[in-house]
Amino acid sequence: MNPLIERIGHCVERGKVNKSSPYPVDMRGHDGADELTRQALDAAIGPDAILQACHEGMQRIGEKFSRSEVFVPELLMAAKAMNAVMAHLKPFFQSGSVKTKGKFIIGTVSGDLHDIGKNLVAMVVEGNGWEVIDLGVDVKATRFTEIVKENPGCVVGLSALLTTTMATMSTTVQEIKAHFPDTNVIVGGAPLSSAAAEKMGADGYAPDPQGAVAFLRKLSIHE
Ligand code: B1M
Repeated sequence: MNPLIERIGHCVERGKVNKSSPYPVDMRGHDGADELTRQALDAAIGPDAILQACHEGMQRIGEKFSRSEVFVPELLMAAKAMNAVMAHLKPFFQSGSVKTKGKFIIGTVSGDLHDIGKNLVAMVVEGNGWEVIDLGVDVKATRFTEIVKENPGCVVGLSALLTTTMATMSTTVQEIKAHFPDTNVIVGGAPLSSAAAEKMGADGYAPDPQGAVAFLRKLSIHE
């Protein structure tokens, strides 16, 4: 692996945001996720490879968290470092300046604060020519129905990272479907599966941003 990419993954894992960040102490004064991503892009390293390294860094910190070797503050710093990378990658995902294919409303369901994966899906979908309305995190079912009402014909994407918020997701799908049965709803997030999505009454499940794009593409073909 290119050493720059490896270092970016390490910065995400350790929560090293940028050079001036005092955390973690053993990396004080070193370049962080921010500077290294800029350097990698300047060296013509592709955004996909950078993103992959970030995922691996996140995977490692997640495993440490499971083993109680790190705690919530460390996860928060990792998320901050990943966001610093994403700020550089955003223009690449959004560069497809094409006519919009429709509106995609996305949000993390009520009770869930995880937004890195959701942001990624939003960016990639936007880059594929959809107008994205991002409602953020901890979004109540009623907020989704309000926004669907204001945007007829939109597609809704729901994200959840916790097994507990899968229940909220299910309620949200049902609430949307009760008011707008023709609205397509796609769900995603680490604890989800196609079987869970089907049980909730969602129209689709995607394991990753590309899966969400493939789902949307199929809808456009049928229209
Ligand atoms: Co949390 N957390 N967390 N956390 N966190 C997980 C999810 C966990 C698996 C860690 C663990 O135990 N190993 C665990 C969940 C266990 C479970 O329920 N199954 C967990 C827990 C328990 C918690 C808390 C309860 C911890 C606590 O307080 N005791 C707490 C809950 C807070 C809340 O939400 N109410 C909590 C808090 C946090 C932080 C705030 C500290 C931080 C989030 C910061 C942020 O998002 N801004 C955080 C983090 C960073 C993680 C891990 C380490 C990383 C998540 C992440 O960003 N991954 C995570 C462990 C892990 O995943 N390894 C963990 C990278 C991201 C790119 O992947 O989000 O999966 P992901 O998104 C993917 C796909 O899932 C998919 O595409 C994305 C890109 O490939 N996808 C979609 C996602 N949404 C989609 C929607 C789609 C389609 C695809 O269509 C609409």
